[in-house]
Amino acid sequence: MFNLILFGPPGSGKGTQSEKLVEKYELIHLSTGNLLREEIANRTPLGLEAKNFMDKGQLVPDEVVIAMIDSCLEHHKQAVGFLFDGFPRTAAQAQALDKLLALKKTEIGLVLALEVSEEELVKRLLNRGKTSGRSDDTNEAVIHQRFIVYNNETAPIAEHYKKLKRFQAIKGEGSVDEIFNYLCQAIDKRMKTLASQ
Ligand code: B4P
Repeated sequence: MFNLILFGPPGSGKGTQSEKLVEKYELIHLSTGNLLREEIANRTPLGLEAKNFMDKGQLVPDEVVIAMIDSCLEHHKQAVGFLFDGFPRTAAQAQALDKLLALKKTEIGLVLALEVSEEELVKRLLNRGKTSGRSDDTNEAVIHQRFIVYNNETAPIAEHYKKLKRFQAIKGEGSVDEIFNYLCQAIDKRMKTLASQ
């Protein structure tokens, strides 16, 4: 099993690249952002709770997202691997993920972190907001709040994966295909190393 985390600030291209990566490597795509937006669209109690946080640029409580991931892992017992997109976003989520994967006798194989300047991120998110109707993409104050939360709560968990030597930064600016190529090169190299162990 090969499990990959796509890491990076809001708007860095995690969702965009994940779609291409899951197709190429036949991984199951687990995007907590997409799962939460589905709950909101279906007007479930979980979705209504999550919307309050997402609209303000805050993270949805850990227990909610961890339960969602747990249930998705259970639903895909035969998967050749998972691509975690936008998860984990806090230290508690990273710890929970390690535990859930250990129960399945697997672990994270690689964390790829997309690096994009804040100026470019704001541009991309405001641009997406024009067509997506996503309330968290249309207000610049909310976008900045998301960066603050990312820097305080999400960025520090990179250290955990750096210590395990599973972390690699990838240039996230350029064309979608260029970035996809950088990601594939890193994945192929890691898969080769794992296969030879
Ligand atoms: P997410 O849905 O995870 O999304 P994101 O961080 O906003 O964007 P992503 O990096 O996927 O960017 P994308 O490819 O779409 O999170 C939304 C919210 O959900 C969070 O703020 C939080 O409230 C909640 N949430 C999610 N997971 C959570 C968790 N684990 N715990 C708690 N709360 C959680 O790209 C953005 C734009 O850039 C697109 O328009 C795209 O077309 C464009 N783009 C992509 N690549 C480009 C390129 N190379 N050049 C130019 N434009 C590009």
